[in-house]
Amino acid sequence: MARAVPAAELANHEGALARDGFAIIKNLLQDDEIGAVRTELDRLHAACGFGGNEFTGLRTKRVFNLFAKTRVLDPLLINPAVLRLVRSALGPEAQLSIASTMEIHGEETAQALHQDDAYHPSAPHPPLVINTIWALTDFTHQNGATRLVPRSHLRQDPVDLREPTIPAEMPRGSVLVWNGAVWHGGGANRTDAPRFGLSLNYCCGWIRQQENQYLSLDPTLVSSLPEDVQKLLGYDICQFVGWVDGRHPMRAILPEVRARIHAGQGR
Ligand SMILES: O=C(O)CCC(=O)C(=O)O
Repeated sequence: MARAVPAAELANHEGALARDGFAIIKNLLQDDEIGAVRTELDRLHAACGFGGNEFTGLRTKRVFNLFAKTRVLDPLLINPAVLRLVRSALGPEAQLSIASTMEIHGEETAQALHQDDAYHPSAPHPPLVINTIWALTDFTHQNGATRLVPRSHLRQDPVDLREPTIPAEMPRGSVLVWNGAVWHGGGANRTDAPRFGLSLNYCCGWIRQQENQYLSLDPTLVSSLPEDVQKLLGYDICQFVGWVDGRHPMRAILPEVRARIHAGQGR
C-alpha cells in the first residue's frame, strides 16, 4: 500500500506546485511495490531499444501505451495524494494524457529544456497539464534526475535554454509532480547504472490527450477496469464534451451498442 500522505504535508505540496511549479512527494511507495512495478516494466523494456534522436534520448529507453500492457500501474494512476495535487491544478475532471517510461542510461546527455503544454499559444496561462514522474531508482544529479527551472510556469517569455536548473533529487518510491508549463528536461546520466522513471502525465478533461487513449486501448479491456480508472483514462464526459451518439462513452463501449452505432443505427 502506498504511504497515506498527511493533510498538512499535502497542503504544503499543493502550495509548492502553485508557487514554484513543482513538488516532490517523498517515499510514497514501499520496496515491495517498487519491486512489483519494476518487474513488470523491466519485462516491457526487454524488447525496447534506445530513442532515435537527441530529444527522446540516444541512451534512453521508453515504452508507451502502458495501460494497454499492464495492470500494475492502475494504483499509481489513482494514487490519492497525486490526484489531490493534479486536481488542485486541473479540476476534478483531470484525465491521463500519456503514460510512458523514461530509463536514462549511462552516457546520456541532458535533454533540451521544454514545456509539456507548448501547444498553448500564450503564456502564462492556467494549468493545462500536470506531469508526474515516479522514481523507480533513486534520482540524483549524477544519474539524470529531471531538471527544472523553478517558477518558469509564471513567465511570459521562453527561458534561455542554458538557464540554471535544479535537479529533482529524490529517493526511489518518490514522485515529482510539476506543472506542464514549467521548463524542464531529463538530466545527463554520468553513472554506470540507469535512472528509471515512470511518467504519468495528466491534462484537463476537455483537452485532447497526448496519447490517443480511445485507439490505444481495447474497448473490452476498458470495460473490465474499475470506474475510477476508466474515468482517468478519458472514458467520461467532461461537462458537455465526450459524448458518443448522445450516450456516455462507457454505455457506448458495450459491444451491442458499438455494433448499432457503427451500423449507422445510432443508440
Ligand atoms: O526523464 C525525465 O526526467 C524527463 C523527460 C522529459 O521531460 C521528456 O521526455 O519529455
